[in-house]
Amino acid sequence: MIADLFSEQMTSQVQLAAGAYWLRGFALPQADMLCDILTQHFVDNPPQQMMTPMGYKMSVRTTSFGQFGWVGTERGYGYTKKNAFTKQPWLPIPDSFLDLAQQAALQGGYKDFIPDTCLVNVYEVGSKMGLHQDKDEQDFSQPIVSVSLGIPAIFLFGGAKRSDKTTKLTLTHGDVVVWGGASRWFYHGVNPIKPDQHPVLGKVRCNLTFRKVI
Ligand code: MD3
Ligand code: FE
Repeated sequence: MIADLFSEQMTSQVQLAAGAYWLRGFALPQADMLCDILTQHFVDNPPQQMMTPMGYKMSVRTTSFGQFGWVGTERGYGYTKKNAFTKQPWLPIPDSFLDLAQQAALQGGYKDFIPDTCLVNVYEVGSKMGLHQDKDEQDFSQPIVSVSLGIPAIFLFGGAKRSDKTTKLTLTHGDVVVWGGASRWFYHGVNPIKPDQHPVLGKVRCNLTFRKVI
């Protein structure tokens, strides 16, 4: 059966830091489905450029699924139950997304990960995310699962201090990273996205982050 040979996808697992695992290609079998659902979601919940507390518009566009959605305003960052732009509650995280997040978490040794939000970041060419920590969630014993789709990004991750040296990582379509344990506190960011083309998503990178807010 030649078809079976071609359906094999490249995957590997690399430990990046204490509690952090890079699962290359882990989401490839589900990638087309993920892109499909995302594209549908963007129709009614269009990704928005959130604000920083300093009053700047972020270059990344953001939308969410789940009981909570992440928002950035001049008054600070946090989670809300409704989409402030549509005044509607966020839609539930699709079961297929939850399954993927849970399987990835398990691969990193985190049992019973049940996220209550899926943040979707949409990067166009030039979009970036400065070095930051994720501190808007309550329980730091819960990991964060991130799924990359579309064109590649150079991802930076450092340590628990802003001044710690950073390591560069190229995240591509289908890559999953599980961030738990000590790495949950690590500073991280995304370099400006370089022009590229993906057969399904076009000139765009989408990143899903699954988290437990409460
Ligand atoms: C490392 N997003 O939305 S996901 C974010 O590619 C964010 O869109 C990036 O950082 C993106 O906050 C990176 C990978 C990630 C997420 C959370 C982390 C890495 C992390 C928390 C701790 C350490
Ligand atoms: Fe982050």
